[in-house]
Amino acid sequence: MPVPSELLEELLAKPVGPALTGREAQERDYTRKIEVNGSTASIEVAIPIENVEDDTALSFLAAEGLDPTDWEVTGFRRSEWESGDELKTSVRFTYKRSEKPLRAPLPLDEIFDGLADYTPIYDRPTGSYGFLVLVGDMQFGKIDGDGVEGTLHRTVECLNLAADWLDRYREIFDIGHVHIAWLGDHVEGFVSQGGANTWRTQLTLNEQIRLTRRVMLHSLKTFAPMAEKVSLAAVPGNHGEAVRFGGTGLTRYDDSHDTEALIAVADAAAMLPEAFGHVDFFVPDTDELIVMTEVAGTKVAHHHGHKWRPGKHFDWWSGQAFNRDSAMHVADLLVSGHLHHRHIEQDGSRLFIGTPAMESDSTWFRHNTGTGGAPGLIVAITKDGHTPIEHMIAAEGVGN
Ligand SMILES: [Mn+2]
Repeated sequence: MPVPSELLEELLAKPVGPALTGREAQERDYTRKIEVNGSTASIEVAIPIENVEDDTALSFLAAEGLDPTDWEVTGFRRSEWESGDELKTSVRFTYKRSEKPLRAPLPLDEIFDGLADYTPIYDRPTGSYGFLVLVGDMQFGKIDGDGVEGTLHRTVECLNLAADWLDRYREIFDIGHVHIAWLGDHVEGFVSQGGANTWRTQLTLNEQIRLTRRVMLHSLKTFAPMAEKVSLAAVPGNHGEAVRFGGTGLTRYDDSHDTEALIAVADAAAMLPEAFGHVDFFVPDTDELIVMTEVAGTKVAHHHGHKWRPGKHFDWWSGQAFNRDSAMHVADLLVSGHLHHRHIEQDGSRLFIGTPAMESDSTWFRHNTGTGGAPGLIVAITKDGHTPIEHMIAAEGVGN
């Protein structure tokens, strides 16, 4: 990215309003004066010079609700004046916004290094209960919220935390089947909204798919040793659609990067039957969107969730179940993603679990509704059609 010339900077300048601060930052020290003007800022503060240390300049930015990593310190000035008999001092720091273009290439090698193995030691326990790990909407590639790196670290950490929860639940339930559901929109892709998301998508399509595949691989390596029976399912999300013609036309409903990533993992696992021979992989049949599989006697239907209006999951389900060719009439549990928030609802013996997204925030949704993200995944305990326990796992120390 070339350094902008002065002319360019001048012609790109815009009248930015005062810095927006959250409630906490408004409780400011009124002996401070801050000015933010586009790509420059200054803070003047009445403190003794001996209190100025290396990180003082940036710590004042943080106190004002700005992200210090977005700024560089460019200047420092000290003033002294007499007030009565007292000599007072104040310091003034100036800053400029770091040149960190949104679309700069990401350090992918470092990101992949972060996918360290996490293998709890277990002799593939047996048991009658199933443990579900429900993951939706990473939308790798999107710049929203804490971006690709935040979403990636959150996803890996949540999977690791899910393995820890399995460890805890095993003290109460004999768990013999671990099932990981990949509920779609794992890549941001370039087909959504007719490609209108392209500028805000930071990774190439293959990079998005590679991250998805490797995160799925991480889940396989993590959970494969943890039960005598392990399964992974993936369903196509709208963002994962491989091709759209004229903005809407599909090839087939099963033509999806979300599911192809899991097929690649299945192919790799087949090469190591001693490690992964007990693991099953499921994607929808040709031109289908649903995976139906049984976990510890519970019939679990997977669907990304883009074929019903928000809140209308039971209407959609009952419509599908009316078709005698559909397996939906035997399903006990429907799991889906797409709506980016946790939504759990029971209707008679049927249970619906909508998972949160793994991305931290949908900027579009926040601007439209005011609601920010509450990312995470859901784990559940199931047996014989009943799912008595389900809860969300959010990453600790990674964004939200
Ligand atoms: Mn979706």
